[in-house]
Amino acid sequence: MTSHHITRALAGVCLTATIVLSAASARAAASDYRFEVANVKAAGSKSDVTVRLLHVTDKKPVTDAVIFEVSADMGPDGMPTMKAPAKLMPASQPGLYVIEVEPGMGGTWALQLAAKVQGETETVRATLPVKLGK
Ligand SMILES: [Cu+2]
Repeated sequence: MTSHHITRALAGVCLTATIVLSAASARAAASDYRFEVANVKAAGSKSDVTVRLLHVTDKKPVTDAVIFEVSADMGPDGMPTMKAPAKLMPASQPGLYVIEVEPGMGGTWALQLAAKVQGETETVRATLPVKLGK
């Protein structure tokens, strides 16, 4: 075997490895999951935003996600530096996640979420526009 042949053989191995890795990440990726706003309920100066997390391909609700980061800002109304207190509340039923937001003014807010899903290495992130306040 000449060195030229060895190089070609190695190139072939690398190409195979790349394809296998791509296939693995296509099987499980953060983009396989989607957060959706299910309900917004205002109570005084606060709003409870209920979101659901779906597995995109089969539309199944994900019941074991752990939301570890929540925040809200007024980016959609051109005020990205305006923040509102936001915190995760106990869920009412499996597959639904409730975030309590206290918006300082009425308008369209961006609810930012970061979550871990069982068996998924990537963090699932979402930016959901929601109308809050008066
Ligand atoms: Cu504002």
